Amino acid sequence: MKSVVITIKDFKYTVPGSVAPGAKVTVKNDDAQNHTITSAPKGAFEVTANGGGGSTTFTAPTKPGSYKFICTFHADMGGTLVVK
Ligand SMILES: [Cu+2]
Repeated sequence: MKSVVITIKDFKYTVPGSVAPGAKVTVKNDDAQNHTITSAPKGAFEVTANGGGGSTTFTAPTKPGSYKFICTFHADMGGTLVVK
């Protein structure tokens, strides 16, 4: 299964156009601050990527769809993960 990467820099998410159902998603945080990727509504996925180049992974949902997500630390951060 192809791995995909979400990069966080300058409080912005760079997200692949889409990911396969159940894909392993790597989150790389190039900011100094910690950020999360938290599905909104909660429950589909949630990870924290530590600042200073930290990375983590999560498993994309197996059900196709558009999943909005936020950073729980920074209210103005958000993005969408498209699973198809
Ligand atoms: Cu954040």
